[in-house]
Amino acid sequence: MKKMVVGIGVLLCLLLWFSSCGTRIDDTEQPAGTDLLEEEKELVEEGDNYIVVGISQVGSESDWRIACTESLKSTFTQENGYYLIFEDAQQKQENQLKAMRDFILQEVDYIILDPIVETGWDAVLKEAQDAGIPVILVDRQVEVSDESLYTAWVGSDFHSQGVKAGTWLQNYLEEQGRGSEKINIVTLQGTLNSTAQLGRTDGFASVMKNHDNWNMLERKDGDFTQTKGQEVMEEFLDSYSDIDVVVSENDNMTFGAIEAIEKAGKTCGPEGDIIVLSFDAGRAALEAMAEGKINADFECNPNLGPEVSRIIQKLERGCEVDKFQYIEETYFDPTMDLESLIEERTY
Ligand code: GZL
Repeated sequence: MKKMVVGIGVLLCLLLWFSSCGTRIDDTEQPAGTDLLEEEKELVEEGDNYIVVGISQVGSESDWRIACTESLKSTFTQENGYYLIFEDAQQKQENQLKAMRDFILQEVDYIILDPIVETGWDAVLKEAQDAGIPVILVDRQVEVSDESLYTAWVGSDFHSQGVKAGTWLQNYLEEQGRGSEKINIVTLQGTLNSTAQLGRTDGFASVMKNHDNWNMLERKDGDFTQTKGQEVMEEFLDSYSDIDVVVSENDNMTFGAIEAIEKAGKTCGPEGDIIVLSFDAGRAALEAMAEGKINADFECNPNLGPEVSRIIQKLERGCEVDKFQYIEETYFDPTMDLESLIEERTY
């Protein structure tokens, strides 16, 4: 029934389109640029097989987020058998809750949710479960009383990313002969209580606790945006004259931090005053690394769409799916062939 709703919707659009376009019924005289219309007509005539998917996305706060959205939108297409309803929450949880309730009212077949923060989801997930709509989480996770409230999660191991960053710093300082030196660190945190922030902060801290000579001056929420990242880094530079390392929990905050450091007359990167560690590892960040401004970047792979589609296809065939699916990722630093890496980068 749900799928027919879409078929009727598409049919109505087609009828409206034809009626608004006067005498364009004669297929032999289809004007240029209406091929898609042909495909839509064929889909409707086949009694349509669209799987209706509602996606609630966090926002468009970072390069990573835009790449993640592109991955989802390019996967859930009509050509791939999906009818997509996409809602951008502009980084507000209340917008995500509203979008999910709209999806439930529209009786979508699946809800895909990237939850901006981990808490506050039990009620709406229960409403989706009661409506018989599976929820698949992407990227960030939820903290709920009953894990059966969602079907699966696909994303990164954020704690591992933080551990990789701490371990990289430990090895780098050793190589620089600074293994026993007092090291002052500041952290630009991502959106507080988001899985990415929690994992990266805790992962780095798990390495830091092995180094009595490492001193975390301050951690502060930069909300994963360049503007806030610059603002917070300016505050850090005003408060502390001896910062050795900035741990920035995403590339966009890193770009803001670099602005702030250079505005303060300091330098960053392998030859600079301040070591810069970043997360996401998008193309723009690798270019900044090639310019000598970032010491290391810990990848967070945004290409989640295909894996989510594979889960849905399995569910459509009545197959079991793994609850948690981690996506492969690595890290980059200037010892690598950055030129080739930048060229190959898909985001
Ligand atoms: C991580 C994702 C984070 C990115 C940021 O998976 O949730 O949110 O690291 C984005 O760039 O804003």
